[in-house]
Amino acid sequence: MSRLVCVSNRISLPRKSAAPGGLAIGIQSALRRSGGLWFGWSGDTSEEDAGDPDIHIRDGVSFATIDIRKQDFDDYYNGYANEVLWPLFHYFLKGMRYRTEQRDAYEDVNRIFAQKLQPLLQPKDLIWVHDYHLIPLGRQLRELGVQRPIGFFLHIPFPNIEMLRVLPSYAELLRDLTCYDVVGFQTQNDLNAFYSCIEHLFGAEAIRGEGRIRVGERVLRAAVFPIGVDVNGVQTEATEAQSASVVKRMSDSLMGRDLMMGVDRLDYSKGLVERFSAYQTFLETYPDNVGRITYIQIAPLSRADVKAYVEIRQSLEQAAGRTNGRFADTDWTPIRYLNRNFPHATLMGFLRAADVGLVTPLRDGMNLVAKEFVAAQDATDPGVLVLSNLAGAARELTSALLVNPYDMRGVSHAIQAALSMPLPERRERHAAMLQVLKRNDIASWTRRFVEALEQAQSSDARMRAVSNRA
Ligand code: ADQ
Repeated sequence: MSRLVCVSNRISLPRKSAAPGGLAIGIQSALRRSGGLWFGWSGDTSEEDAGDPDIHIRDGVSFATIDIRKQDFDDYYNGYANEVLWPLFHYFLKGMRYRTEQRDAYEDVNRIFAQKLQPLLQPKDLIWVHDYHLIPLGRQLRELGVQRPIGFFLHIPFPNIEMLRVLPSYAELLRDLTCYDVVGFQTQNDLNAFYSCIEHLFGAEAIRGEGRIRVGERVLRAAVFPIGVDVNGVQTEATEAQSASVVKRMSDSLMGRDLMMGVDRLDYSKGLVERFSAYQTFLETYPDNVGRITYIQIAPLSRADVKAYVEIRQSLEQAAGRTNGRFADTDWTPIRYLNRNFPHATLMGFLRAADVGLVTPLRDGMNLVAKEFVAAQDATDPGVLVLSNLAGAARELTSALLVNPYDMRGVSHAIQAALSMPLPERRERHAAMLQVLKRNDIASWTRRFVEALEQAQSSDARMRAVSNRA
């Protein structure tokens, strides 16, 4: 049996105090099955070059971590990954800040990852690289002589060629992606965008049937692997959290009012400023709801070292202040905006208590909160999901109320429709979405990707077959 090796920028180290999120649970259980290895950044920066990885073994899984030099980290992570690739891939050109030094640091940190990982690899490993921080890693492992199947999964959207081409080093980025054996995307839109880029750089003849792409002598497979959630795990967390005092106190404080919940990382792609405006439009358009609904938005600051994230926090505080200043009463606050973290189980309890889940990103690879909201509901009396059409999750959760997050009026109508939806329709929509979630949960997502990597083991034979046909 092959051993699975996962590589990601951040890894979820097993700690007694912190329960891992759904993605970490999915990856850890896949790693446990094969006595696998998870390699990544330790979460610490240092003044010196990275030493040998620190290795911890828990439940048969090895966790190997390295520190990154402070300056490299600033340029690679805050800089290239989060000020160039993140905005570009989310179609926010305005947020992009390209500097060559950042590109160099990105290459350097990826090389360090490859150099530190390569000695830990074994002859039967399958290697699975995660996300936009590590696109060059596959090529760099190949340069160090690694022959085993290597796959890459992109958690965020992939842009069309007209957007990608804005990046000065877009051709290198695309070539790097073709060094993998399997390249996975969240949705068909992302895969189509990837094809548009491949066609631009290598010609239409590079795209063969069944997701195969041929570049020179190499054949890789590109496919859609929509990420799912741990449906049973979320249901258990959400049910148990009902008796937790923090969830009870929140529910009691509503004094019987309807609850609308939003849970996001504080990020401009999540559309929070637009969401707050839509809520204000809703209160203006449907004044009967004034005093009768509470909107709780949880959004702790992420990537605090990137300027755009500090700015968005200020904009949101101002927007919440404006709405509250205008509509609040002595015993009612329309928006409760919480800039802090809660444990995952508590969040699931909050989502279960909500009548409406408001998930309106301006662009999102998948958006697991939308899926968690559905999984957390009481199936006999479920809340309604209002979901952005521009989230990957909208491709699967077609029974949600789908909205354009820029359309204040459309979102406000959807909130009203959600609040007044009769129980049979709520149940029907919820059941349809739950079925989708169960069919494609986090375990089947990891299984499908690992199977694709296993198939790539025979890629030598396939390559020969394609060469013979050509
Ligand atoms: P994120 O942009 O972080 O992930 P999302 O998918 O919504 O976004 O959330 C991932 C996880 O973080 C979920 O389990 C969620 O509960 C948790 N989370 C979100 N907000 C939180 C908060 N305020 N406090 C605590 N936990 C919170 C990236 C991509 C997404 C893609 C995921 C997984 O941007 O498009 O869905 O990876 O592939």
